Amino acid sequence: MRIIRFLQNGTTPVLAAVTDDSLVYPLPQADFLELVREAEERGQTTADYAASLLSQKQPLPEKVEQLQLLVPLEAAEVWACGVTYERSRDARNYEATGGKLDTTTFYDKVYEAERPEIFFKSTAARTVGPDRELYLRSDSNWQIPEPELGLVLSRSGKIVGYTVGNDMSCRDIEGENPLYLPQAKMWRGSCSIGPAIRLAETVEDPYAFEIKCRIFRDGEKVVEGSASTGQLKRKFDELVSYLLRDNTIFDGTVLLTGTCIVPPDDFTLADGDRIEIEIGGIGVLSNPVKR
Ligand code: DO4
Ligand code: MG
Repeated sequence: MRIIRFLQNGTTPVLAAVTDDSLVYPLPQADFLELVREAEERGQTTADYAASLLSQKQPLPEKVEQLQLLVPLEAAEVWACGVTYERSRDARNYEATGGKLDTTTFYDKVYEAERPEIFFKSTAARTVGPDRELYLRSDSNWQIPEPELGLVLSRSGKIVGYTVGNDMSCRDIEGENPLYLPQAKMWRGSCSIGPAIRLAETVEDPYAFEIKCRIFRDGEKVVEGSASTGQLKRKFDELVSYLLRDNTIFDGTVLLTGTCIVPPDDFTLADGDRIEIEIGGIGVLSNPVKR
């Protein structure tokens, strides 16, 4: 089961459950976190509780694609992990060494180290939902999307759901100096999540998610890539445990788990591009790009 939010009649945000047969059922809760909390109070899984709410209801006549989707969760904080896939390590080495492929850097060290790279990525105000514009930085000439699986966490670190995330990045700023990481990663409209939250208890194997990325320019597909969470170097629980060390997180914190898809090195995003990130069983997160 998946949870979405959409705008009804152009004005009212509505939470809804999407069943495995793609039927959309409006829910009475104001947001995803309320649904999770009410389920917990009843000692039920979120999926079982949501299913019980649907039993006497009629689905909407519309399909998910026909709805005006909103960000599924106003995550107070989005954190992100880096260099969790071999492909990301190689791309970081490339940009940090001016294109040398056989040089060892601190990115090799963090890939092998016990402690993962975790950084602060975004806040609710900087994060956009499906079909909303992502912005390009005006001081970068090498910008890419980073398609990533997002873990939706409770404040205790329990994984309550999975979503699709885009960790927009500036390869030139990051490559110039690792201390510039926050500027390479965080600006207005540099993160998107959505279109749905797949409830954790309905996922058999979170290391079997297929991730695809497509970038369109003037209606033509100019970049395409795919990967699987099976290629991840680390375990999700390991990443969450480092995020929680001596830290306070909030219900609904999203942890992006790193990218395994990197566009060709001569590619940079441009005004008017459209990015599609698809994760099987969750949905397609589509965003236009604006300079
Ligand atoms: O080290 C920089 C960040 C890498 C990253 O965001 C990723 O691997 O996804
Ligand atoms: Mg990333």
